[in-house]
Amino acid sequence: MKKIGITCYPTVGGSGVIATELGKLLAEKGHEIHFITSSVPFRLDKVYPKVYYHQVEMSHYPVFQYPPYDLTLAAKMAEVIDREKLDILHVHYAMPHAICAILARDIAKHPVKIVTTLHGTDITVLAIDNAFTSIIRHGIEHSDAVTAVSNSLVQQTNEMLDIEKPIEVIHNFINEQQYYPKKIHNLKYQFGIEEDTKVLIHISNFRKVKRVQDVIYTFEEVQKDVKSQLLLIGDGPEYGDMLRLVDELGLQDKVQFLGKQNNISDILSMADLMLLMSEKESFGLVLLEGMACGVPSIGTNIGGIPEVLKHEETGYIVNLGDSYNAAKYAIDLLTDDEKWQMFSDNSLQHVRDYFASKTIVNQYEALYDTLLQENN
Ligand code: GMT
Repeated sequence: MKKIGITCYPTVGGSGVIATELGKLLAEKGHEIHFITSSVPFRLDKVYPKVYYHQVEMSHYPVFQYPPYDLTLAAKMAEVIDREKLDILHVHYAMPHAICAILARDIAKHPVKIVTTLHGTDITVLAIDNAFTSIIRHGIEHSDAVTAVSNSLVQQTNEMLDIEKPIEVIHNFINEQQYYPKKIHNLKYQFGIEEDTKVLIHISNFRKVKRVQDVIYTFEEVQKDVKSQLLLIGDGPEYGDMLRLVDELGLQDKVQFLGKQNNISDILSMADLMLLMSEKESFGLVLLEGMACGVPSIGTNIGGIPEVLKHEETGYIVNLGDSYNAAKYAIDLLTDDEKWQMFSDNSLQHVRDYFASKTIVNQYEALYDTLLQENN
């Protein structure tokens, strides 16, 4: 049994989901898990044995024009390392968590190993900002071990930061207890969707990198040939522009904006096809969630997407911005029941073969073991 601290962004987002699900599964295997975060991670939705939560409480001292969250987090990490005698502190998302963890390790008296997992924009957006490059490089080089969620992200990290540190790829996984093909009676009806209407779905934080407009342009073509609706799940900076685009294209009756949703796996049970047309995507956890529910997908040839989605097996890969081909593939799949079923079955199998939680959690455990053996 090990004592493992975990820090992540606790609000909605794939890195927080992975960190929390990992903590829950490690606790099920007998480890003691200590979340050190600014609020309770949203997937920590009930009491779990062997899972503890330590809140990072911000000080509002009037001298601080900018309350120092990073230092408060580092101090809290150091306190928890010493009090709980943590063996491992596993931080998700380099900025600022890796740097805070290193500072905490320096402050704490109890020896601890730092594992940093890179998730995507901590490298592909933040590390190319000159203000952050050297501090992110420092965080990576001084972690005891670094993992990334795809081969593509390792390659980008090496290219952008020119670092020597080996980075291990440990792919993301899904919680099989939550994501599986469900049959929910009357759900389509409740959303005003007729039974014979095909449902396309896109789930994201509506940031520019997600190119939600390409999803809408793809759907515009699809609905001309296939009786269909588009469900847009999530919220973010592009939301207003996307509402306007749907109005301009006259698609209001066929596109539903559902905003942020918690029960994604329920909504996925209505979906026939997922679209992810991003220009940056280190992994694309939503694709995996869709696949685990038997939903084929179309994604761009970007970042880690081709490591998750298998072209012509579980869906299709198109070039960035290629709504024309995305629509062609979508129409082809949605009008061929036999092919759709094959892609759906392939998706389920692909998740079981490569992204099973058991396999991935074992990989993290093996990494912790190696680090702790180095001590002896
Ligand atoms: O970087 C972000 O956009 C947020 C981040 C997150 O915290 O959810 O997403 C990244 O990490 C996910 C979990 O590993 C990946 O599935 C996403 O592909 C990745 N996002 C990007 O690379 C844009």
